[in-house]
Amino acid sequence: MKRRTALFAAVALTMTAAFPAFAQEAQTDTLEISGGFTRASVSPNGAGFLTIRSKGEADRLVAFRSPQCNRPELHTHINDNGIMRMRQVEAIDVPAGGMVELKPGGLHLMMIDLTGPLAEGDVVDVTLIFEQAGEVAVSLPVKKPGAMN
Ligand SMILES: [Cu+2]
Repeated sequence: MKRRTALFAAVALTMTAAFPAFAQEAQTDTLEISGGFTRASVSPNGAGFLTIRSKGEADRLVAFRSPQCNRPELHTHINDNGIMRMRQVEAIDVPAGGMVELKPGGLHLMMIDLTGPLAEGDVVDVTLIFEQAGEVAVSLPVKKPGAMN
């Protein structure tokens, strides 16, 4: 029993070392990612939200990937005669020294064909791919259905 506890402690320590900050927020030299989340979903699709700030130059989010999603796309919502529809976009601009918010009803990380349902309290690991900054890993906590932030 004692031995087992020690083993668990060792595993926990190793994991802490491998993932220094449970990276709900992420920083590069030029970008700051914060406020990431997604929502519990039993449907095969989900959406990810987060805020990207530029500390200097402009950048573009051109794609993302996640081991939990087979078909990641960048989406926005458009108002089509009063009906909100989602539309795929090629990239999401991060203005120089400014920020862009991916939020419900607007831009989002569209996760099509999830590998399994998302339950509140889970985490979705996402790698954002920027034109300038390259790849940035961030973890999206799964909040309750309909969560707005
Ligand atoms: Cu979408």
